[in-house]
Amino acid sequence: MQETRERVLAAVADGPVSGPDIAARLDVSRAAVWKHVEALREAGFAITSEDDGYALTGVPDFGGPAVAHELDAPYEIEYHESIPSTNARARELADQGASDVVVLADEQTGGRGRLDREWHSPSGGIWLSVLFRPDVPMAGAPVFTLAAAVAVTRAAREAGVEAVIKWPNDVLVEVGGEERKLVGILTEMEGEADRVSWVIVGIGINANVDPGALPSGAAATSLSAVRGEPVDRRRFTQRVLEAFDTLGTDRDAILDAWREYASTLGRTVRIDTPDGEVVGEAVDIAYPGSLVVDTGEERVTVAAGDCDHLRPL
Ligand code: BT5
Repeated sequence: MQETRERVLAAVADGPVSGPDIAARLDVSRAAVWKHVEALREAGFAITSEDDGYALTGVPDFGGPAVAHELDAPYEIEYHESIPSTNARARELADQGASDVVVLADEQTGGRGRLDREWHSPSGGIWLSVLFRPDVPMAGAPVFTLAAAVAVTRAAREAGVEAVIKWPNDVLVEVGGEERKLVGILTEMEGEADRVSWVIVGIGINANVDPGALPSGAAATSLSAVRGEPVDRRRFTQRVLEAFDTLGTDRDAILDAWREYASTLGRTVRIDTPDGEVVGEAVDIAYPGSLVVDTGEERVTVAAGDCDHLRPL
């Protein structure tokens, strides 16, 4: 949101406050204040004007200005009702030199998972990509996938959904003895070996989505289906971004929180890797995001692959 508009909104949120007072405080004309108030109303903010001035009585359920309002993290929000892919858009912004931007959408028409798989993104979800430029080597970037999983798991638990993390990039919830996918994460990066130029962490959250709109073979569910009522998408998005920002590049904090929330550790897993299949007990996570698997013969460290949770042998 434009900076002056944000400051008008902040003033009204602390209101009631008169138009002339806001104008004096922000050093703009009264007409400009009125214009910003009208624009905020058009964006869905409920602003009353009584004798004692303007007051904020309602914030929109979702959207860019709504998520930016009182967000305690340093991101600009670029919102789209519908867009092919927030990751693709974030890449365009990265090419233009942007940083600390979150591309957020209500619906994606060309959402993508790993290996260019299709990611279903109907209206009602939270589809977002965080673009940032951390001071880390390229090899360290996978840690942000873990951080994103931790951030979403925290937000889900605050919203009453007992989410768990499945290595490498899923957040799941158990429904009727079966693990179902709530969230998928896709991290992309560019740079030189010793330092990334940018990282894009794409997070797809099945928020207020009918599971019938999700791929039937994929054992998927949504926050609203698990809770039996919709989640506050504005607040949920803010909590995810705030938790992600707080973790920052603190690898110990990220790994410790990941261990706490992981459902993969202690399980028998089968991982499809580019070098073949690995089967064994998942015993730990290692920086920047590799799974340590005890095959019975040796401990192997797996950097990437598709993982199945098997029942204990
Ligand atoms: C992922 O891939 O799980 C990463 C998904 C990342 C999506 C976000 S949304 C915002 C940003 N913009 C994008 O375009 N992408 C990111 P993967 O592990 O490869 O899982 C993909 C598989 O999950 C598919 O092959 C389906 O089987 C299944 N799937 C597709 N849509 C799903 C959904 N909404 N919920 C659960 N499972 C789904």
